[in-house]
Amino acid sequence: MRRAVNRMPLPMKDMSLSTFLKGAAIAGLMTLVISLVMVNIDWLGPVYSSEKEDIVTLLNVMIVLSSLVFSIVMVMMVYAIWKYRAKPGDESDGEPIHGNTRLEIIWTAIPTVIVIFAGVYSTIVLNDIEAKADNGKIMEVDVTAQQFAWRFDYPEQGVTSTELHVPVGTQLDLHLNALDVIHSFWVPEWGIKRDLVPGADLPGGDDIDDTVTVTPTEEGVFSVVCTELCGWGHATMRAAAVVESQDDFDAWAADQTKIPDEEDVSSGVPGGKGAGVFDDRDLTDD
Ligand SMILES: [Cu+2]
Repeated sequence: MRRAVNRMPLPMKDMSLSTFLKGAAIAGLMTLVISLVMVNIDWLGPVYSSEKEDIVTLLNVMIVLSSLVFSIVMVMMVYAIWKYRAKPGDESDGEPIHGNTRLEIIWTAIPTVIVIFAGVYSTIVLNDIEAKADNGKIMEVDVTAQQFAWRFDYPEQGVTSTELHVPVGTQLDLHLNALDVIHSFWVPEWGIKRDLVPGADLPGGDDIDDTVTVTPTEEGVFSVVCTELCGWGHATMRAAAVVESQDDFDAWAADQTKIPDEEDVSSGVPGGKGAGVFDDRDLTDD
């Protein structure tokens, strides 16, 4: 005989109000405990840029949200395992069950709302940390990566260096470019990461977002770390990031090598200087 196929019952169908409230209380308590533990772990290290403050807040909100989802799922699962366990000696098959449209709509709608919230909030934080400084104090630095070294050019000061020196409290507009393969710019204490892509500053390469914004808030010596596996020397690809007072920065900049004229430098690729000469030929001149 063919057995009737039943609809999947709503989980709360045969649950009393007091059981529901107990479950909700346990889930709430679990959320609180897990959140307190997880938020207090120092996941991202020292917060030495104004951008990183927003990033840490975003992470904490996501931790609390994840703890809530995790707790609700665990409470419901443990309750279901306990409540609907097989009685001793019960060898019968489980009830054949089809779907339940109402339930499916609910379990699709709630995650959709959560994911949309996370997406909108992340977008707001990203726009915030990439917004231009209110005081208009923005310093440009051209960051060039190649296997396995960093170069920092300061167009306003007209100097170049293998160390990244910056004045504290000034928003930096870092223009990122790579000469060979993809590298990634990361100062852990500042919290931001961005890839350096070969060709980003070539004509037609404008579609690659090659700038990153950061405002260091703490003086000290940190490390610029390449955080994209770029070859055998990747692990050694580091440079000093020195955050200092404006006066110390000015004194340092005055001491650095001037950026050489364009025609005197190779483009960083073998034969680059020759290629430059070739490209510069004026073909109309006979
Ligand atoms: Cu690298």
